[in-house]
Amino acid sequence: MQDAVTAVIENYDIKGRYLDRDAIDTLKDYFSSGIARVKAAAVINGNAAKIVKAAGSQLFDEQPELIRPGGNAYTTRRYAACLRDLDYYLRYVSYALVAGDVDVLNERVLEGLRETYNSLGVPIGPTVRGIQILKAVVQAQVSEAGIDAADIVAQPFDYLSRQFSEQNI
Ligand SMILES: CCC1=C(C)/C(=C/C2=NC(=C\c3[nH]c(/C=C4\NC(=O)[C@H](C)[C@H]4CC)c(C)c3CCC(=O)O)/C(CCC(=O)O)=C2C)NC1=O
Repeated sequence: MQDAVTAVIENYDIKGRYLDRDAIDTLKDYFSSGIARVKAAAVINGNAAKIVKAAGSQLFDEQPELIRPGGNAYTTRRYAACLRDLDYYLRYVSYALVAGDVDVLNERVLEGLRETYNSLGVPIGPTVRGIQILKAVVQAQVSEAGIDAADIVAQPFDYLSRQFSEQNI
């Protein structure tokens, strides 16, 4: 698993080179956004259950067919599985935020998920919508807490969404 620092070091070590201007700029960006990253993660950690609940409610308000007979999140068990998946996305996003790198999402979340969702008929469009709603809820809370990190917060959520969309799961 990589973070912003190990990613740079690994890249330069492979080439046997000292860190150059580009590397220093990347590292500076990471460290200067560090406090905001940790604070945003703390907002997530302190409100995770509320965030997931709010995002789930909004998703099912927008797309009630998901929880009607024939919908993938219909039945208590699948409803709970859906909220649990949102909780997974939120927790791993909080790790990626602190790491300043999406590698943890590739390694722990996205790997093999395509096959699983395919075989269970979990629909991708609504999943991506759920991730985008999670993003908006977190951004609102982070901003309410007086932390200027909307773009930083967006990155891992948008990465997950893009991977889902591009993989065409
Ligand atoms: C940490 C990494 C990780 C992820 C991401 C993960 C996802 C994951 N979601 C699953 C199921 C599921 N995922 C959903 C999710 C949804 N259905 C919808 O209609 C909505 C769009 C959406 C919620 C937003 C549902 C309903 C199931 C159960 C499907 C079934 O069993 O038929 C399953 C199948 C096994 C199980 O039910 O536990 C996995 C592995 N597991 C992991 O370990």
